[in-house]
Amino acid sequence: MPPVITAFESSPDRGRGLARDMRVRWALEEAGQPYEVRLKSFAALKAPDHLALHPFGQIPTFEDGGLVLFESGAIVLHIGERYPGLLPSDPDARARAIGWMFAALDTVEPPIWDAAMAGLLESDKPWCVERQPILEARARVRLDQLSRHLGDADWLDGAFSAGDLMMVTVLRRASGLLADYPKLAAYVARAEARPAYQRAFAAQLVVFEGAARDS
Ligand code: GTB
Repeated sequence: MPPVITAFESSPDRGRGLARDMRVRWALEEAGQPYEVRLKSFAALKAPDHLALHPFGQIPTFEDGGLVLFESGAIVLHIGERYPGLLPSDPDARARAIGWMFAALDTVEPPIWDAAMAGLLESDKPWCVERQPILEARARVRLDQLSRHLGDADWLDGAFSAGDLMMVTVLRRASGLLADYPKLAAYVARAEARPAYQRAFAAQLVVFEGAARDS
């Protein structure tokens, strides 16, 4: 039985591959592993059968035999540890790649996420005019630093790794800012050109298009 992951049956990102199942799909594609997808409505995420897999009632989850995982970072790390293709075999390089996964999730994603969510959910609020530039400036601090670190390299630390996979999925949410960071824009484009990324993106797009047709 291939692993089963969960994803939105109709993603609010309208097929742009911004929901966090995209990371898991991409990691499985990089690892050359087949997988199945169980699609969930927002309401179904809060039903007991899903809460038994994910205490916070979210996607993605990952089930493989008796193993159940939630949190996209933990799932991608598990895939990277179980199959070749995402984490270097040299122990020091592997530790650094895992470090970049944490940097993506814990240092770069929060300000990008906060700025994006404020734009989406708070744009009609009176405080938004003052708050949005503050949030955007915080995101730009990280983008500046990351761009300087990347420089002219293709990937964050030698060969492509799960650290790049995670970072690129985070940066895709900041696409409105990336025009000011050509090195980061090129980094994202390089990652998006990978065949594994393309397969993962196409798979999630088919789901959204099917849902749009049925609605
Ligand atoms: N830290 C967790 C992880 O990395 O796995 C976060 C998981 C998470 O946020 N899941 C979201 C979810 O299930 C979907 S990805 N939300 C439903 C709920 O909480 O009830 C977040 C997301 C949502 C929408 C868009 N979008 O429209 O662009 C992008 C990303």
